[in-house]
Amino acid sequence: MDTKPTTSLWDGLLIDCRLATMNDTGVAFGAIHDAAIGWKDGRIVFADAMRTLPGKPDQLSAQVESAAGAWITPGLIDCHTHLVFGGNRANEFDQRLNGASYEDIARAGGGIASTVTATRALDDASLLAESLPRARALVEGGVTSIEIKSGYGLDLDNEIKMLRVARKVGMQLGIDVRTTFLGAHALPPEFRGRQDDYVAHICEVMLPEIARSGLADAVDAFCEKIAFTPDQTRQVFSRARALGLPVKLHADQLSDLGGAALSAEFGGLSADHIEHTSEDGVRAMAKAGTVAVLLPGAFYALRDTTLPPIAALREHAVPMAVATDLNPGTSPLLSLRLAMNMACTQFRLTPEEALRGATTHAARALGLHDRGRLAAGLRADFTIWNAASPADLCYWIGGSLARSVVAEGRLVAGREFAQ
Ligand code: DI6
Ligand code: FE
Repeated sequence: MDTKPTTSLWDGLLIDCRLATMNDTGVAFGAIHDAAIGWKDGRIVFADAMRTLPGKPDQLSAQVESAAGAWITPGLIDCHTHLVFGGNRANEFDQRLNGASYEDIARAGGGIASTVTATRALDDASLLAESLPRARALVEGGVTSIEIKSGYGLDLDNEIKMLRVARKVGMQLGIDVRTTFLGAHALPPEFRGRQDDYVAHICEVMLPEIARSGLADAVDAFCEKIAFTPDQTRQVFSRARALGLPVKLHADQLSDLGGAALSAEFGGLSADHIEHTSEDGVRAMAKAGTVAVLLPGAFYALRDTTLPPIAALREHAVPMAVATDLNPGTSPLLSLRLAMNMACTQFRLTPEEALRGATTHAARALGLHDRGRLAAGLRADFTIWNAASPADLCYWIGGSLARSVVAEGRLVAGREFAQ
C-alpha cells in the first residue's frame, strides 16, 4: 500500500482502530486489527496496521485520536433510491394489507401517479424540506454517498426540479449525491393513451435537455408490464448512450421481460431488483460487467416470494450490490443497514457479501472507483461503529450503531471522535 510520508501534516489520524477495508486481501472483510487511518484534503493517506505508520502519530497529524478499538468501515453507499418526492402513500400500505396488489393500485390511478401529483405541487424549497429528513436518516445510519432518481415529475421542468433538489440534498448534508434521470418511470397524465408519444418526447425533448443541464449522472427506466416495454426502454437507452449518459434499469422485478440482458446490452452500470431474471440474463450481465442491485426492502414490502437468482449470480461472479430503493410506494425503508440485514435473511447473502454490496459493489454500480474501500488515495469516507464485528452491522435488526460518519474527512453525523 502507498504510505509514503507526506511533506505536510495529515488533517486527521485515528489510531487504535480495527478496519474492515473491504480490500481483497484473502482475510474476511479485508480486516486489519491494531490499525490506523489518516486523511488529508478529503482523501485517505493511510489505512493500514499501526506498526507500519511512517512516523510517530503526533508527528504525522496535529489531530490524533484513539478509536479505542472501534471498527471502521468504508462509508456506506446507497446506490438506488427515490428519496426526493412529495407526500407519502401510507394509505396504499393499508390497501395492500387488505389484499390489493401493487399492480392493482397502479392501474386504479394510485401508486406512482399519486406521488407525481404531490411532487409537482411542491416548489424547490418544500421538496427539499420533505426530502432532507429521509436522506439524513440514511446518513445517520452510516451512509456517505446516495444515488437519487427523478421520476415523479414526468415533465421536463419537474424532472429538472427533482434533480436539482437531489443535488441540494447532497450539498446540505455534506455527502455525495449521484443523480439519475428516470423520466421513463410511469406515463404522465398528459400522455394518457399515448405511451409511444411520451417515449418519443423523452428521447427528443427531455433527454437532450437533461444532458445539457449536467444534472444527471445516469439514465434509468422502469421496464415492466405496468410501465415501459423492452422496445420503449431500448429507444430511451439508445438516446441516452448517444448523449454520453450511462444507463441502468429497473429490471425483471414483477416479471421476466429480459430486462437484465437489456441493461447489459447497453453496457448498463446495473440491473436492479432482478427477482425474475433468468440464468441467460445473469450470463449477459456477467459478460457486460453489469452489477446486480438487490433491493430486499421492496421484496419485503410487496411480500414478494420470487427470490433473485443469487446462486447464478454467485456462479457467474456478477457483483451484487444492496440498496434501500427508498421510495414512498414499495420500499419506505430509511436504513441501508436494515436492507443489508434483509439481504442476508431473505436472500441468504453472507454478512460479508451484504457489506461488500453496500460499499465496494455499490460504488461499482454507480461507476465510481474512488470509494467503497479503505485504501490510500480513495475518498476519506468512513463510518466508525459501535459493533463487536463487521458482521454485527447485518446481524442487529434496527438500532443506531453508527458512532461517527465521515465524508471527505469531515464529520457529517454522529459524535466527534474524541467524545
Ligand atoms: N420500482 C420501484 O421499486 C419503484 N419504482 C420502480 O420503478 C416504486 C416507485 C413507487 O411505487 O413510487
Ligand atoms: Fe426503484
